[in-house]
Amino acid sequence: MLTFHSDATGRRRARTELDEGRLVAPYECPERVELVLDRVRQTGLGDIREPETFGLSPVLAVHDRGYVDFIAACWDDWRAAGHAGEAIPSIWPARTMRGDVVPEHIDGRLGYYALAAETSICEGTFEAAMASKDIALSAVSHTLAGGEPAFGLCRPPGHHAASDQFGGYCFFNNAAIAAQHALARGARRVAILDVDFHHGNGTQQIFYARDDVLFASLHGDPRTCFPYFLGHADETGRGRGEGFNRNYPLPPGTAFDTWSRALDDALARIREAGCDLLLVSLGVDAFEHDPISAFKLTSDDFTELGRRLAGLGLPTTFLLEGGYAVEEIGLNAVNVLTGFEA
Ligand code: SP5
Ligand code: ZN
Repeated sequence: MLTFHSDATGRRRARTELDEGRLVAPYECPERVELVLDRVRQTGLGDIREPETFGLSPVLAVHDRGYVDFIAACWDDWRAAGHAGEAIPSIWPARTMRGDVVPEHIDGRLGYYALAAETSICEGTFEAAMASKDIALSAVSHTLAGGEPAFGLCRPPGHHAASDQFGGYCFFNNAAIAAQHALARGARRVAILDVDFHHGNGTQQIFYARDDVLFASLHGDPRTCFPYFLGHADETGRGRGEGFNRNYPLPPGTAFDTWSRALDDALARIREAGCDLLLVSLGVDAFEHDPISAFKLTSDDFTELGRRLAGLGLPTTFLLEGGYAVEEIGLNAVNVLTGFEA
């Protein structure tokens, strides 16, 4: 299987993440990509290619123009305001205020376009996000062209990014951008299966009222897990999208026996919906030793996940999302891919 990778993902090297009331070194760090790449080489998974550049139009097909302009300018605007640290929001259009006027001051704009405060914006963030979506677009293009599976070594991840909000380490929604691109290139219905520990709130929001993208997500129950405000089982889609959103919230401590029953149900729904392309939002933070997550999947379970995905028999593109046990991130991510190919 081909892997798509760019050194430009390393342009984002944030120094700060707001975690438990402290600023810590971010969990979502450039080493993640380097370690997965090492494992791809070690296992001889296949060639590693640079992405092509697709520009902004596929981004604007799923994200709001004002939001994209904000991400592009945020760091410069923040610095121009004379702020010392990395850009972190501190005020939001919360329930009791107005959310229909975009502020001019960077502090207000930052809150308007943010859904969480753990994710700092720093120099190189926009450039890395651009590289990450180009990796996703190149990988899905490869799958569309010849039916072959592909792996997009995306970073920053994408699934928390909504049409006009960043957070959860995500800026552009790589899977949503790739799905929309596939539809523009003739795919009829795309399945996005999200196996990251966290609910893919951004992907769900983008496609919630549509039946041309089926979104299914297995994740920590939002009653106790980030992102807290989306991902419940009763969110099944709206309008013509009714039935095309499936959430599997699972309790902390969930291991592969329970997790894989939800997986099999999601796979059955994908089969039933007649999808012609599978995008896997491949977070490996469901791993038992992940530092910020609460599921109990083992490294071998990731191999079995790959095998079950192959059982669908669909053209498949894998896009990296989360996974913060950096020592094992290469093993776990590549186990899914080798399991798929076995
Ligand atoms: C793509 C992805 O996996 N994003 C995850 C973002 C989660 N951010 C907030 C996590 C807060 C968890 N706090 C853990 C405490 C460990 N000190
Ligand atoms: Zn995650």
